[in-house]
Amino acid sequence: MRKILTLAIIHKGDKVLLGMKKRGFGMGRWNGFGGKVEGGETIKEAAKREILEEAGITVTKLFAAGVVEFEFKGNQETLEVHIFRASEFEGEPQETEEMRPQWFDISEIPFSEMWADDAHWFPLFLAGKKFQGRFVFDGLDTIKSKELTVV
Ligand code: 6OG
Repeated sequence: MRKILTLAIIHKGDKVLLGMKKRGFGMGRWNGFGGKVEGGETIKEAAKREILEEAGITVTKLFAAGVVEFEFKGNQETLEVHIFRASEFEGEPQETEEMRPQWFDISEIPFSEMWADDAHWFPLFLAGKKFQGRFVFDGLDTIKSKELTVV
């Protein structure tokens, strides 16, 4: 089974906006904003909706940055995560039930409190590259295998 998810990171100058996930999958980790694509919406529409729901801001322009697949050992499900970048938005980031947003300098991204894959693809993201990858996890913290290419 394959689940299509979105993940959006606001990148403005030398800062990125991340959110501390307060509940659900990835709870206790900093991440971009995103979630499941619902029936009847495009992946980009889902990404915009999730940013509004989780960070309280409206993103005007959203750009595709990469697609990364995740598998967890012993689990049949594949997560296909579509990663987007944005720099322009309306409103002020605010805490929601799901996320607590915070700006980080790109030299101080809290990788030790993020999913382990992020340390691999974030440098490509920050360099404005488009990428594609696949990570297999053993548990929630250990990467068993990885493929990551610039496309
Ligand atoms: P909900 O299921 O709460 O959305 N996500 C991941 N993000 C990173 N950086 N690494 C992973 O490695 C991830 N797996 C899932 C996609 C889950 C959110 O978490 C992201 C979604 O934005 C395993 O609706």
